[in-house]
Amino acid sequence: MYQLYYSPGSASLIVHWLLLELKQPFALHKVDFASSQQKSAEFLAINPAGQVPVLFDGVRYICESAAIVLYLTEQHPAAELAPAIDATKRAEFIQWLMYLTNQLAPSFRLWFYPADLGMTEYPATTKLALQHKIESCWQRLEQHLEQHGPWLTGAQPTAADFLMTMYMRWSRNMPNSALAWPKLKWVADQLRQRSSWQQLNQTEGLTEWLY
Ligand SMILES: N[C@@H](CCC(=O)N[C@@H](CS)C(=O)NCC(=O)O)C(=O)O
Repeated sequence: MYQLYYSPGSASLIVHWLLLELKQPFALHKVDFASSQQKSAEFLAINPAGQVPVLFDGVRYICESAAIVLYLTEQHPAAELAPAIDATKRAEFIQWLMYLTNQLAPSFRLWFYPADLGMTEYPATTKLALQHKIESCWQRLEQHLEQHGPWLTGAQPTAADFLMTMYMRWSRNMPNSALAWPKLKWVADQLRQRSSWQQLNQTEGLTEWLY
């Protein structure tokens, strides 16, 4: 049985969501950020980065959300949450997973964790710069969806759309929420109607941005 180390609403949300979509049995282990449990010796032994998500698949601990998403979709191809290995859309799917986790997510990480840059709070110019970078990613994604959508890889939703929706949720209290971009909003609105989304929010105790 899968075991997911998570913190509500954080980067582990995509893994929790996919496990529900894949209808796989799993156990949840809440990592208490308030008491810095992610920096405890016990947790650092499974992920030296001191971050969630971490997925235990019965044999090994897997870290990094993009890697876990790719791994889970490959382990459970029947759920069709990714184009098949030999499908023409496969490369695009991987491209968007990497775009989201390499271009967008690091700016969000800095937005939420000034301590990564050795600061307790950002000067206004730094916040504006990060906001600019995040919004330029929304713009790039919107333009792509306009031309090649409605989903990131075209006609069918994949785990990349689910991942994008998780990041969109993180923008809910920013000056411009990702929902301001209509094609992005369409994707999030579709996926937020799924029963897995309701179940996910309920289990993680999340009450904002349900729909
Ligand atoms: N690159 C990692 C980033 C994971 C990450 O930043 N996780 C955050 C939650 S969103 C975390 O564990 N924060 C706790 C900390 O850094 O102390 C991934 O995509 O899995």
